[in-house]
Amino acid sequence: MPDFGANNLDAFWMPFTPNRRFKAHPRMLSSASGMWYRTPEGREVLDATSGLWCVNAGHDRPKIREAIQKQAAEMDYAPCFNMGHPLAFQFASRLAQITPAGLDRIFFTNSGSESVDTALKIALAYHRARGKGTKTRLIGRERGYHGVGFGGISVGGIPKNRMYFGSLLTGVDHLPHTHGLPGNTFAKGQPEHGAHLADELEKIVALHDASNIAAVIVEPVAGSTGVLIPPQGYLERLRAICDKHDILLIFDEVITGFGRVGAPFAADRFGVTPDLICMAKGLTNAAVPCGAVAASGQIYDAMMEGADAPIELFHGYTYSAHPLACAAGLATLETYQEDDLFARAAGLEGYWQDAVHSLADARHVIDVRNLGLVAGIELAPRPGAPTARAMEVFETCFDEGLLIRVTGDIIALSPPLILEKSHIDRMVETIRAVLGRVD
Ligand code: PXG
Repeated sequence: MPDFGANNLDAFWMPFTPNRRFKAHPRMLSSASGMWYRTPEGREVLDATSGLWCVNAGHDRPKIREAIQKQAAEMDYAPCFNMGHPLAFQFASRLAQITPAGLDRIFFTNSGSESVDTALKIALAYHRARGKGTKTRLIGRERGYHGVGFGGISVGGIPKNRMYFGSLLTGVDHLPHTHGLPGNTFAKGQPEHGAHLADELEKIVALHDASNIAAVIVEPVAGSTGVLIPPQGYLERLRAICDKHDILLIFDEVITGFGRVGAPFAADRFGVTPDLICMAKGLTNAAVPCGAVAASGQIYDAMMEGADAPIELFHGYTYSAHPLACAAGLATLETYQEDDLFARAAGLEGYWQDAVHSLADARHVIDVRNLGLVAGIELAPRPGAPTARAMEVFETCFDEGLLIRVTGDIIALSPPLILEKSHIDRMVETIRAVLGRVD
């Protein structure tokens, strides 16, 4: 057992982690392959969360690894401000082939948070370039997670992610979340009730006037706050209201992109095309940090034609289209295609749905929901100690060789798309057994 003494753990201020609790009882991962992590002690842990919703093609894919190695040896870095390198253009073109039709202009970032801030800024700049500079208000949604930049937490709807950080962006409104309507518990796929909640957008428009509203941003399926599947008809209605009022619709597909919901993007799955899509995570199979925003040709053209300066968009990152990210991303898209992983996810959806819903009668379970290869299993909170039960389930599952993700009192599952039915069985059996043991 390597030495994880206190001094070794002090310096790393861990993200979104109870640092003191973790450092008292560390859990380490040291290698990964396919569906499995391995701990420093040599224990195998089945990955039911694709790392953090991101390793969609499974761990250590040779093609991706080799592409990164080759690129590191060839050119470590090249700027993309006033310069270019061929891989950046190749990666953008390749990505534009799988994004929904019309969304074929790609802006590269390094993370989901940066993709969100980029999309919000493009929305504002777009309206201004068309002479509609009063359209500045941004609309998010309760229980939305859009990363941790100031833009993302402003439109996001998680109180703890907002309350410590001052006044945030001004001019932001929130739609109600769509979760918890009577009749929707234990829904398989899209729940039946709740399309009317999109009409709340009309109320916001009535209050502020459409001439002041730039964009609406939603996760088509909310991931971080516990796998909230959009009610039937809801996204369609949001799209229609946005069209009516010349408001841009942004889908944050950082989680739902790249096969997670049984189609390349949630936009494809639901048949609703937004104006901008935020991506990250599965874009490079998480092997190198990378994010992107896909914008419609209409937005791009308006920006080119309406620009009042030679630089049409005053925005970008040192590492936009980093060569290693482009190499990893191209190899990732090829891997998805060669293994037909998006279709594979769609093909496994029925088995996955039956398996996770078999937990409906497991101890503590009050709701199960699913779409594509995602599932949320909601537990009754322990009286007086919300989240404690789920945290203990998480820790016990890890001890039992299963990596899950918990958020609040909800178990969120999002396995690599390469998984076999036997892995699904094992996930469900372990969770059932652990729920039986944890009070
Ligand atoms: N948008 C969405 C929809 C996300 O899920 C981000 C933006 C931000 O991405 P970056 O790359 O900046 O982290 C995310 C990230 C969880 C969990 O436990 C989810 C995320 C990140 C960490 C944990 O559910 N999603």
